[in-house]
Amino acid sequence: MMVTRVLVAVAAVAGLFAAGSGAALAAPAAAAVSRFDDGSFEYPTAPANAFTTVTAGQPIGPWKVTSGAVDLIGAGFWQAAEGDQSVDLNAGQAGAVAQTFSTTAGRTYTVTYALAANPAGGPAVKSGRALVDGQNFQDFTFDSTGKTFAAMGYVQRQFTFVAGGSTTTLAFASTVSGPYGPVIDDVRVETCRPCSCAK
Ligand SMILES: [Ca+2]
Repeated sequence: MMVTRVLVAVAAVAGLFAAGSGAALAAPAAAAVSRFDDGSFEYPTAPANAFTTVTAGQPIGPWKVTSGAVDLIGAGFWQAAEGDQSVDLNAGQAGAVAQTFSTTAGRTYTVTYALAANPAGGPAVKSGRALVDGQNFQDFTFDSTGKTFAAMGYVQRQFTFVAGGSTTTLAFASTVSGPYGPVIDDVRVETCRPCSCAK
């Protein structure tokens, strides 16, 4: 069983004086980096049978769109690999999502994710890559030939990385242009000692 590290966030307390009105704004506390979360892209809830386009700089729950734009696919629009929602890494253009989470330096982590692609158009083969702390860890492609919204044909991909520090940023980026991208869902980050994740 993994030992949960207690992350102590040292909040710098700024000695601000309220400026007369009493309507002093609380300075946002430095966000504590937490464990990897919502790899299934279930939060926030996108409109059912539709999707929400999220552009660079905007969050998707614990994730953040770091370039271009992606579509958060709502329940019923197409098949999800897990839960109701998934992410098309292309909105009108190639996009990327990333999440920074707490890790233990030197520990090995296994990343698994479900991969498919938007079958509605564009080149049959959609491509992208998974990155750890900005380094390319896995190029991926998915051939959407014969796939449908009802049968997306998800496959599972996996790779491992050794954490370099107390936080790690995991990203998924499309490398295909246009509005139809690779689709990811059910991202999991697990650690085992020794690393022999039996699932
Ligand atoms: Ca999901």
